[in-house]
Amino acid sequence: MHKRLFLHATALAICGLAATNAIAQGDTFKIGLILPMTGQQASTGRQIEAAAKLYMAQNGDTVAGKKVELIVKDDTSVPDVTKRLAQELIVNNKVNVLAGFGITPSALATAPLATQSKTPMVVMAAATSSITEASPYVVRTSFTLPQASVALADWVPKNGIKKVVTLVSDYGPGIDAEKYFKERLVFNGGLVVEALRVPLRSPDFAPFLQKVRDIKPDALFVFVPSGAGAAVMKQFLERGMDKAGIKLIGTGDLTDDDQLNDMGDGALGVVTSHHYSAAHPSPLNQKFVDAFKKANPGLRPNFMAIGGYDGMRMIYEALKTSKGQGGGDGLLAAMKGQIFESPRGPMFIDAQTRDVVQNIYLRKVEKKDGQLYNIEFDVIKDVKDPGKAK
Ligand code: VNL
Repeated sequence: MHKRLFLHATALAICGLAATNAIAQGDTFKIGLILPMTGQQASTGRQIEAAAKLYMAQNGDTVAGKKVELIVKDDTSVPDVTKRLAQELIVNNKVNVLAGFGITPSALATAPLATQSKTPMVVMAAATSSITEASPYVVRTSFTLPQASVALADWVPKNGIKKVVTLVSDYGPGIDAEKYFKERLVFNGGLVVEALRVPLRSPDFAPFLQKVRDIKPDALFVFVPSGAGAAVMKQFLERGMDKAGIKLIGTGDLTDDDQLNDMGDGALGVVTSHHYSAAHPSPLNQKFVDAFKKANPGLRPNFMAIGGYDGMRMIYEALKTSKGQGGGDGLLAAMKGQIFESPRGPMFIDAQTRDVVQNIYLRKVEKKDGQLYNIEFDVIKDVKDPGKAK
């Protein structure tokens, strides 16, 4: 009698376990989010993780009957590590989608794995034009440097600036920024008198800025990745370059919302072009910024956060329409062509290029309620990545 009862209980337990496994396998949807959570690009990881978690808190973790699981991995922004983590997430965790990618080399190192495994790869940060061409499974929700740079090169000559020196980080996005800014500026009758490149890792801006001070152009155009802007601003001001009549301009990575408010009043008046400002005056953005700050006290969302937030939205919507059918290809197809209002403004995923089409705003650093913000004063609507035109 006792023995039978025991056997019965064991059989039930085994059945129960098998059933749980079946549910876990079929009804879980896994997102492998690879980000730099430590090291030089840690602010990018912190911003994107916070935004992804906010999106899930606001929209629930059950989509199309599946339980969404977010697996966050720290790649320390070392491309070999990104690649190894992606491999593990694909093979061991059997993720349905890869996401994140703080810097271009990390995205490029991972792209072949996305192709081999037919896993959609949502690039939420990295912004070199060519990344979307590295795999047909890449879809981007951040921006591209050509997109941002061309808009500024149209503004510059109309605003009394003729001679410009460019200063960029010496890798993919910096080289894109330098090239597309210069091409358009020259087309508009302007002049780049010197093009300087600084190393990505532990850059020392001092000798480069000294050189710029000696050349004394009308403006210095800067691209540095998110997190490095404050150091450039500090040294620019310490050298009195603003007082010497050199205007500081750049893509919005320079006046990153993550750091801007701590840069001090010396940053006032700096003009940049970008796709997102925490001060974007739409009700949807106001709601996003308020919710983000409430969930992350002391942190203001920057353009990385918006790439993460919209990336999660794109994944959720793709899962809803594909109902989880058709594997990675089904999911990818449902990402292409998505169009929606983001806190940044309207955005569209071009089905041909898998890249983001969006408004680019011209902004000036101003004080609002005692804090420094990038205040938008002009907009170029629905900008496609100029890097794809050729
Ligand atoms: C990249 C582009 C990285 C823009 C950034 O910050 C950025 C990249 C980390 O493509 O590596 O602001």
